[in-house]
Amino acid sequence: MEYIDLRSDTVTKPTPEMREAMAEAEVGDDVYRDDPTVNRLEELAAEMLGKEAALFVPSGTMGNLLALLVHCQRGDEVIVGNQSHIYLNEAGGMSALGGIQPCPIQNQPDGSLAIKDIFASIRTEDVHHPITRLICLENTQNICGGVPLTAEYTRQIGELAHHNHLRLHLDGARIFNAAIAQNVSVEELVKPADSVMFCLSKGLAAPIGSMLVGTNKFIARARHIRKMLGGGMRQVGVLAAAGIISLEKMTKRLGEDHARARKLADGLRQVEGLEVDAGSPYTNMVYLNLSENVPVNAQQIIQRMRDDGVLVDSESARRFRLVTHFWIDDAAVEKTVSAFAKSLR
Ligand code: TLP
Repeated sequence: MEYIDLRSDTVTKPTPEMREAMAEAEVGDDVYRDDPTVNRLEELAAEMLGKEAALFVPSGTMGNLLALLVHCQRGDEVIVGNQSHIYLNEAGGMSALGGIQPCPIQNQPDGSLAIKDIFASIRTEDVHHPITRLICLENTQNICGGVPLTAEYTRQIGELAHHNHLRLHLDGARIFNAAIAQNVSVEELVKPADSVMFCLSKGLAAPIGSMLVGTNKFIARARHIRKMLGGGMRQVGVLAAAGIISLEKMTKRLGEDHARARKLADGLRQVEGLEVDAGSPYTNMVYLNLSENVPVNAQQIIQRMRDDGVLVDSESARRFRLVTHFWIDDAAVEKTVSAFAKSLR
């Protein structure tokens, strides 16, 4: 069965154009910096984000980890959102591999970290304290609804960070979604950040890969640590070729995913037994709960939907996240709404 898969935008398979470019990619040994396709991808990523340099990495998790390892020393502290991917979903890498301590503060419903909370979390100079080194933001903020942070907010946090001799890292896994949703350039959105990670393998539909961007010096150090972690790759132009199409073409079409997420949310709001979050969607994610009086739980709904050819994922016992992407068309949206209605009957 050909499933309609709304579990994440990470499920996107490469487009036919990507597969062709991958087959024809010019390659070389990237550890020697000899892969022309990787070099092109890295130059393009740096240029589009308005930073000096970029590094191709296998995953967003590795990109974020590299940023943390470059910015921080062992024993340093990082201010992160308590709902952030870095804090919740990266297997504790910063602590396990970097000896770095997270200082989690509450994410506000709009995905931001309150300035007063950040300010209160910055350690004073004291022999007892860890040294606060870095602030991390996430844009779009996944768990808060795929909600985008504004350029103005990011500017304020950059100012706060730099004023206090801290660095700002942006987990911009879906930064192009954030830019399109707010009709602002990606460059503008990331300007205040010292480093940015963004993913090619989510809404941009590449089969694998993320980019880390920053200054030349930062990226040189990240390249070294990537090697240390076993992430030095060889003829990886076959993958970078897909990433170039992600940047050149797929970044331009994300608005379609946002429109379909809206259509999906509108449809689901008509289904009795479902409560779509107020304001959802902000970008390509629809968050919803089962109404209190529904006698089944999310797992049972997931199984019924699967039997009907639709894959969805739950966030908790009664909460779902549905993510639109390149392979979700209008017919898939309609089918999903009717499969939900059927599963609740
Ligand atoms: N997010 C995945 C899951 O890990 C939850 C998803 O389906 O949304 N930052 C953010 C904001 C992310 O959402 C993700 C992946 C990552 C980083 C990590 O990227 P990968 O999966 O490439 O390591």
